[in-house]
Amino acid sequence: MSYGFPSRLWRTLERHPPPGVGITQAWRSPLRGPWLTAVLSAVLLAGLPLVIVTGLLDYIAYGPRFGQAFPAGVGWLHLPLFDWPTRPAWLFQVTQGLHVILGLVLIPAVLAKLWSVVPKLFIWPPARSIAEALERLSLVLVVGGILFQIATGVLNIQYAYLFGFDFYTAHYYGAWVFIAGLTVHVAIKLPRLLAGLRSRSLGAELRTSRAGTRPEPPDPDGLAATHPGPATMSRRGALALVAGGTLLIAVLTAGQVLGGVTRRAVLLLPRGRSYGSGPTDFQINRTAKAAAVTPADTGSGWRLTVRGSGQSMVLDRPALRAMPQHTVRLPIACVEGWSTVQTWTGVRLRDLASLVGMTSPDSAHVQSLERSGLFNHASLQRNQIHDRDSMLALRVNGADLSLDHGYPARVIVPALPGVHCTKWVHSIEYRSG
Ligand SMILES: Nc1nc2c(c(=O)[nH]1)N[C@H]1C(S)=C(S)[C@@H](COP(=O)(O)O)O[C@H]1N2
Ligand SMILES: [Mo]
Repeated sequence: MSYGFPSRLWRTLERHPPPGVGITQAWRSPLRGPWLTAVLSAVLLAGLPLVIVTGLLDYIAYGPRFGQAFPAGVGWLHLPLFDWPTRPAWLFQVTQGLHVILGLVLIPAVLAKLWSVVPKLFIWPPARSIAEALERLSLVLVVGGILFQIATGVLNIQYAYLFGFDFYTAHYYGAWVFIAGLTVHVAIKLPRLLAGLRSRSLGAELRTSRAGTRPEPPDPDGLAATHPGPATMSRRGALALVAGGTLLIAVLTAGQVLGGVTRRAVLLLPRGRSYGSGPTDFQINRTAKAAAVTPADTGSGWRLTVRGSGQSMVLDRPALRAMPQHTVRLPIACVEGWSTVQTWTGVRLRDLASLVGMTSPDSAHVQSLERSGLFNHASLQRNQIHDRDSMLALRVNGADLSLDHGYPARVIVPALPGVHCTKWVHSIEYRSG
């Protein structure tokens, strides 16, 4: 049984192409064909699932249980939730770093893959049968989805919180549209991907120069041009171009994770800046000035309020400094991709809890003295309070915190997303249950 559309409809469509469709005749590169498309697809098939999984993990790391992952309510699209662990301490550094860096370095492969199939996106009539119509619909989701995710992701890391909540919402739903499209697309195309890979030898292509480059033979999918022109570069050259683009992006971004001198090469992000020399020279996302936090708020009049089990306690900085101090090297990792490992000193969060008689709190609500802003408060889970390295930091690298890094006190917890490492802490409320 055939699910083909009525042939009369087909012929009518064929006779009335929309303007511009003829342009595909001008795309005559002999490089296009099942093999090149399959190679680029294989690269994406290896990399994209990792970008997807780390992206979804980042959502969980934000703590959806407290309504602090964005978007907060996602209905039936919610993920299997588990409490984000505090170990290994570099966990979030790795998941968000992989998500952002891998997402960026795959862009040249995405663009090359789109180039390799671009004439197919314009074929007319668009579908011969219901199956073909579904396949093309999934293409809209994959192509639209990936371009949307790239655009929103890149803009977010460039302009920080320009989007406010909307970036997260758009990027989250965009991800599901893309995942749906990709799943259907891979299910349909996997056999052709494998056949395409087998159709030529990678080794032989890498030894073939431009002069020896011949068109791929005509294929049923119509990837190869019907009237191919002469080669302007070899397949090896095309692959080298993609690999070079990937490498360039890697060099321009990896410094945001590696730190040290490599930070100077971080051109793609407004994150490679220097903050003077000394113990507090590391990335600042939101300065005290931007947060409208003044030295008057944080001077000798500053107090920390700790609440729990109906009690409350008010401490000044000398009182906190008189408590047992803990020092540890821990990363701050921002969801935008950058991270930095520093040596923090402060009071353990569980010691502060015992001050108000809470020996086993289940959650803590931290409030900053910053009045507005999206990230002036955060909730911490049980394991994030009880970890031996979780602290209210007072010092970094042997010096008092600078005002921009959250003086007089900030939260530092292993594997906690940077966004919840609240600066200029004003109060902590411990809760059970
Ligand atoms: N009060 C307050 N704390 C905050 C923020 C903020 O905007 N306000 N930004 C958070 C974010 S998004 C990150 S990544 C870290 C960055 O810390 P740093 O500026 O010391 O590097 O601080 C977090 N703490
Ligand atoms: Mo952040």
